[in-house]
Amino acid sequence: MGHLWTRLFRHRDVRILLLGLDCAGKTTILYKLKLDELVTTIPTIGFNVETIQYRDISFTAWDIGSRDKIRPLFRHYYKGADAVVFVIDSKDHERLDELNYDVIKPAVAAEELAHSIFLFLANKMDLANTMTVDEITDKLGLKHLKHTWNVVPVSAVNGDGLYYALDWLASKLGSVQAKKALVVPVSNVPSEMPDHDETLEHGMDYCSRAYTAIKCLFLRTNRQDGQESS
Ligand SMILES: Nc1nc2c(ncn2[C@@H]2O[C@H](COP(=O)(O)OP(=O)(O)OP(=O)(O)O)[C@@H](O)[C@H]2O)c(=O)[nH]1
Ligand SMILES: [Mg+2]
Repeated sequence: MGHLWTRLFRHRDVRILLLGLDCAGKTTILYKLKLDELVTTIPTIGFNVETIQYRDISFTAWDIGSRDKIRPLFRHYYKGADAVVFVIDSKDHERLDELNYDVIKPAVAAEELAHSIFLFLANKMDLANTMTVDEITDKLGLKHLKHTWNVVPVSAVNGDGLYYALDWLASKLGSVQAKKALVVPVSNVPSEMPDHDETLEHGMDYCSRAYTAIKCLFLRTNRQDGQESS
């Protein structure tokens, strides 16, 4: 019982970095998650750091200012990061290469981040003419990544996708509660849920198949019982 209690209710402290180009929405996302409010931001000079308690995980989130001259400083924050959340302005087609070269490639190459989880938030999905998740995945060449990764479409303005993204991240960081939340209510998973997390997909697939098989067996047994008794 003691062991089960610890497994279900222990809290894990993790350190995550929010990286991206300037104006991608990092600070807006940070405070939407922290305060559940849409805050008015100004370009971040230096960094913001906040602790976000979510399920059985305590996220210490570092939102690093991203004007071009300070991007080489990102590497000073890498050490000890359990996950990197790359925030992408999905409407900004022109600066995807800049994002790749200035932000993503240095992180991919960094020894300190070799075992970190990479989550890409395709932000500003509330706007028109945004890139799709597939477009972003292809253009950034994410399928070649050796890290555990995923791309989730979100909107910091209305909050869409943010908690799914947090659940995915938490589950990859060992959250028992987030794993349950992702697997059990299959019918509640948003229709635009990305399909890059094969482990999750397979897990859900096995679960729903097992559930269907048990349901069929149950119905068949009941039907046979009914037929025999009539
Ligand atoms: N429509 C829309 N606007 C957004 C969204 N997220 C952020 N914004 C807007 O984008 C602008 C920049 O957002 P910030 O959060 O300051 O961007 P940042 O990534 O922190 O930028 P730096 O601090 O300069 O690195 C602000 O005007 C936000 O209101 C979103 O999901 N949808
Ligand atoms: Mg900012």
